[in-house]
Amino acid sequence: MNAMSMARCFAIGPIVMSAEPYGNGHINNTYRVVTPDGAYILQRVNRYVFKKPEQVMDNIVRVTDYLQRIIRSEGGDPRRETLTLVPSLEGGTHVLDEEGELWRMYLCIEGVVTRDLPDTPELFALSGEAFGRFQSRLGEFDTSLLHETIPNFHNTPARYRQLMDAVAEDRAGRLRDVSSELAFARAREAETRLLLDEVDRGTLPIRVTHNDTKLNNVLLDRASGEGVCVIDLDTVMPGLVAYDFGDAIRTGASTAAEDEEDLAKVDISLPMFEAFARGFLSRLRGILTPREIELLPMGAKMMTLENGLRFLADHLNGDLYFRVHRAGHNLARARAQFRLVQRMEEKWEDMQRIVARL
Ligand code: ADP
Ligand code: GN1
Ligand code: MG
Repeated sequence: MNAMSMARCFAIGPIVMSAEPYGNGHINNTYRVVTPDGAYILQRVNRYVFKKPEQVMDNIVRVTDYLQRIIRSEGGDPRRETLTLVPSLEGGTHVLDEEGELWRMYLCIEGVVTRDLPDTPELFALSGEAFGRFQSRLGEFDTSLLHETIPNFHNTPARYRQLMDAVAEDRAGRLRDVSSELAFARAREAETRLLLDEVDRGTLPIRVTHNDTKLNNVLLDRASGEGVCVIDLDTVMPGLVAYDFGDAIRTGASTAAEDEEDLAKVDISLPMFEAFARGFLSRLRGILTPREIELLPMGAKMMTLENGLRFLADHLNGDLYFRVHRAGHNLARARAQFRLVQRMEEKWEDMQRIVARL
């Protein structure tokens, strides 16, 4: 069904003026819907990615209800500082169309912008505070209430095996283009287990985490740059703080876009890294364990490596998972991620020293 007709299935009044594609997400189909009374965000949830979209909705209801309560108790604005679902005309949390696709609607938060790369370290520190605040607000949330919306989402060894499966199948006949990327991945296989080994040993705690903290998943106040609202809650589930720290660093402390083809431009910015870490940790003092803090740089490296493995596997599978905008797009993304991993390895001591100092 088209977005205009779908918008009319939600409780937003009878007049829908427009429904236009919106944002830079790689997964869902997002539209901004305008009515005489205000704007809304309409999304078709990606069913290839989320095999049980009803469970995604279940999680989102629980997490947003919980966050709204906390935000209200802090004297904040619950309709601006977290997502608010708009009910369907029947009073449900979503609508299924005739193809069985799941659609949902949120209030559109106004006066905000998103960034794929941050403007300055000072502004990136504000995003760090927003993700740190998100983590601390969910600190007491009961993890057993959440479905695992994508099994093994940040299981890096499993991501490595998925890449090896894609290599064995070579479904799209692209294997011959990727030999140096595969060598890069193979050389780091043992490292993929580092964080999960710590979980097994009981040295890293499992918490409720966001798991998709790329910079454009936080809405920033247009005037002040403050992180207003962490969005894209589809993957909120049990995880490691290192994942949330790491994915934000992967996206926001890189000197180049996620899909930059000129690899000479790809580097890790230590001032950006430091600024984000400062903002993030300022909200989590007394909450994170010393080992969790010590392993934050490893989170950054692991998330960057993992995204590289995932982009490369999707390239070999014929671009089934991530939305692509040109031929070879996932390969370009994988190459940029691997270059960023390499730069992190070169600046490893500096990254560790920065976190230790904070
Ligand atoms: P995806 O899973 O595809 O990344 P997102 O939920 O992140 O989808 O939404 C895509 C983009 O839409 C976001 O990056 C943001 O710019 C915009 N967006 C999403 N939800 C809202 C909202 N409630 N208010 C304003 N903008 C939003
Ligand atoms: C996807 O949904 P979006 O575009 O914010 C992906 C993340 C990747 C990211 C890479 C559910 O994030 O895991 O890190 O692309 N989300 C899902 O840009 O797979
Ligand atoms: Mg997103």
